[in-house]
Amino acid sequence: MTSITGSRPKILVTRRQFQDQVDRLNEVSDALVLDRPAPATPNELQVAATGAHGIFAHITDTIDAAAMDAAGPNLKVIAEFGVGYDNIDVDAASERNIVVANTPGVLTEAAADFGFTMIQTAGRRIAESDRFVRRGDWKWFEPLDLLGVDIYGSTLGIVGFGRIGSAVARRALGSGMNVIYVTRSQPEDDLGCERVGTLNELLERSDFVTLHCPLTQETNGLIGTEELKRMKPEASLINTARGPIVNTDALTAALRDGEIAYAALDVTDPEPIPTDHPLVKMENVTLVPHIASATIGARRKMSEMTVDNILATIAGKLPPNCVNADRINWG
Ligand code: 8YV
Repeated sequence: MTSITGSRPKILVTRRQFQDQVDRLNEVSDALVLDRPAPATPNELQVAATGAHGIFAHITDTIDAAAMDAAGPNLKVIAEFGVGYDNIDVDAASERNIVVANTPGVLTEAAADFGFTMIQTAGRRIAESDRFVRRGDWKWFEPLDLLGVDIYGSTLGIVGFGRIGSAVARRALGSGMNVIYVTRSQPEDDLGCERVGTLNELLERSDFVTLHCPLTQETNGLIGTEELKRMKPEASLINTARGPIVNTDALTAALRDGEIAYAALDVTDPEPIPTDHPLVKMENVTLVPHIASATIGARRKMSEMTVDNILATIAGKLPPNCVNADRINWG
């Protein structure tokens, strides 16, 4: 990977971003910001990417081989605004010697705060109670209405004990939960939580199951009909990871049939979930629009890190957070 010489590189920023970070790009390149109300369609993205040296990408962009080829041979870096990069075909990028980078670390605590908030939201039926008041259904105090389940003393099952999963565990331990987990590789420090042998064991023992694994071929559809049947009828499922990790039809049926009690979903499949979808009509579901990292602090740092990744690559250096460094010819 050599630095770009000659005319100023073109950087496509696929959504409106923090202006100070766009200004940093514009010091050494020409940033084309797609400042539109909606994300670009695949066709619009390909047209906008033509001739780009870098793409500042978002979860709403499908960066596949066609998008890379539309950008053409200039393209050196695809920098994702986020830690998950399942919207980018990393194999296709590596084959074309294109760096793929992401923003790990800076959103961990924000995402974990939110994951834990969703556990409490599910357990204490907060969204449902809010709707109850707004509808005018709250007439007087009722000793037996809107009863939730205790957070303190209950068992939390964490699927994926990476940065965010373990940060959720910290919060859960502080709130008196028992924490069990499954994960791919041995964590450096599992905070004394219990690693269980199988996903099925975790599902059977947990009062709350929260997902913190990346979306990959292995995790696509990880939670389906069989898995939901393993869960306790009073248990909740929390998904702040990626929608397709859960089979939406299976989840809808499990919630309808009382196989599980509650779902709190920051991500869905499809995303957004259509407003006429049965999940939207269910009281035992909380739906929010992919906001786990949506704090000013986290989003600013994500933007800055994305720009750091782009600027390093176009200067011919290894970017701080490259996910395919071992597959790039740096010569
Ligand atoms: C991002 C996320 O905000 O980092 C991730 O993987 O899911 C979110 O925190 C989202 O990807 C926007 O690009």
